[in-house]
Amino acid sequence: MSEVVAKPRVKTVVETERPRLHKVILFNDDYTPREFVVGVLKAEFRLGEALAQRVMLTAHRRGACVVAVFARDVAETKAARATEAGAAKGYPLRFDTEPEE
Ligand code: TYC
Repeated sequence: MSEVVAKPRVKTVVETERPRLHKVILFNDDYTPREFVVGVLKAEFRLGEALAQRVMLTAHRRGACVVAVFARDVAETKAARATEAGAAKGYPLRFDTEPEE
């Protein structure tokens, strides 16, 4: 007499999701000079002159513009530094971050 015992074999599959990227968003205000905004975009985000002008103008006309996309800590650090650059001059210039969908 033989008995067959099936041993269930369970395999655990670990799936890690790639961390979401975060957008840095530039907001318009009525006081920061256009050239200053362009300078911050070039210095902090390494945008070339033409793209910095385009991003600044888009924020100026539409209220806000996505500057670039980074890993979360990089986005937060750059947004804070860029906002501080304006604050140091007494400007209300504001950058913020939000996760990509
Ligand atoms: N609106 C500002 C002005 O007319 C310029 C400006 C553009 C400020 C974009 C902020 O994100 C900004 N001087």
